[in-house]
Amino acid sequence: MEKSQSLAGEFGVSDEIEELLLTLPRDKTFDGSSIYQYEGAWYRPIFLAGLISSRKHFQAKDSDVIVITFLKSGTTWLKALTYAIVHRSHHAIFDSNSPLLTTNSHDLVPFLDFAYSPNNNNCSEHISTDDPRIFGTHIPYSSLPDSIKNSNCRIVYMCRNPFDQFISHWKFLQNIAQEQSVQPISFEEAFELFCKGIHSFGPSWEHVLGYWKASLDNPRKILFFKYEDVKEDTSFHVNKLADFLGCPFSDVEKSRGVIEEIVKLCSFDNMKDMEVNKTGRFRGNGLKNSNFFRKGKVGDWTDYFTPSMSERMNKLMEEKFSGSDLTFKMS
Ligand code: PAP
Repeated sequence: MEKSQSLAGEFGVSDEIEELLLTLPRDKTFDGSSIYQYEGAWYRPIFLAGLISSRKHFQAKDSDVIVITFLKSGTTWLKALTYAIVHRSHHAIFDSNSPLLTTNSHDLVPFLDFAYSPNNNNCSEHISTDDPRIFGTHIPYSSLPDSIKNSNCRIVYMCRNPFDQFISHWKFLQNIAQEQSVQPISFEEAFELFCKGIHSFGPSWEHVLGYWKASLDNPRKILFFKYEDVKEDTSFHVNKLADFLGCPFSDVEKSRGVIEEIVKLCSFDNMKDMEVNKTGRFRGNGLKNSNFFRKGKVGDWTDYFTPSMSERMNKLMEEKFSGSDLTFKMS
């Protein structure tokens, strides 16, 4: 079979994973590369290898914080906010030496799937051993490592309206394809795949509903955010996240404006302008950090969707989310 490729190019995977891939349904994702269906969700080989490896080797601790998102739903942002909240008293978070100014949040809060992947590109070197440890992942709820589900570690989850999420993913992969001189598939074809649920970690609605239901069943373990809500009132959500993580802001911190400082530090404009995010690369897979900052808007989809696409997507979302009480702000 053709050699497995990852987002950033030629990562090989182990013989065990190669053999597993041969047995799995295969399709392609928006940049034309292969994805495989495993336990109902679609994965690039490198992420599938990471999933299997993290399930074997990752042991969650009660004090861990796991930042989980459906991809392109604000991962980079939520990681930065979580890191800033958790470490606000340990590091000079607001100084010129702040780790958030010199390191992209994906490197500060490593992806579990990369950190525990056999091809980890030395990610594990950057895993903090200080408690609480913070990890990120896009793994669907049903496939999470058992120790995450069974320990008292906490999960903060964020999703995004599927219209903007799809555009963000499509534009991201178009940029990567351009960088790698690969011909991406057309916008229409990508939309078709999206509607069939064939995209990394998809179907997106199953991912979102998995965490939505789990958060309703266990609200002390899973805090469920939507990108649009956090955008609308970031301070409120920063406060809520700190309460959830067991490190609430004191009255003194509130009166000193610490919440607003965190909101400003992690704002789209501020993060996009940081030198590390303009010129640096993500240690996990070598992608340019700048790829993670595009527009950071709610409602950007209106510039791309045709009326028939909007109609189809609306119908699909109505069907998939019906009965769940889950709604999304579209603009
Ligand atoms: P990932 O899942 O690959 O890690 P993720 O960070 O979730 O990516 O998605 C990137 C999106 O978040 C981009 O959205 P856009 O394409 O619609 O613009 C990016 O601009 C947006 N984003 C990144 N940082 C922030 C931030 N600090 N505030 C708000 N949005 C942000």
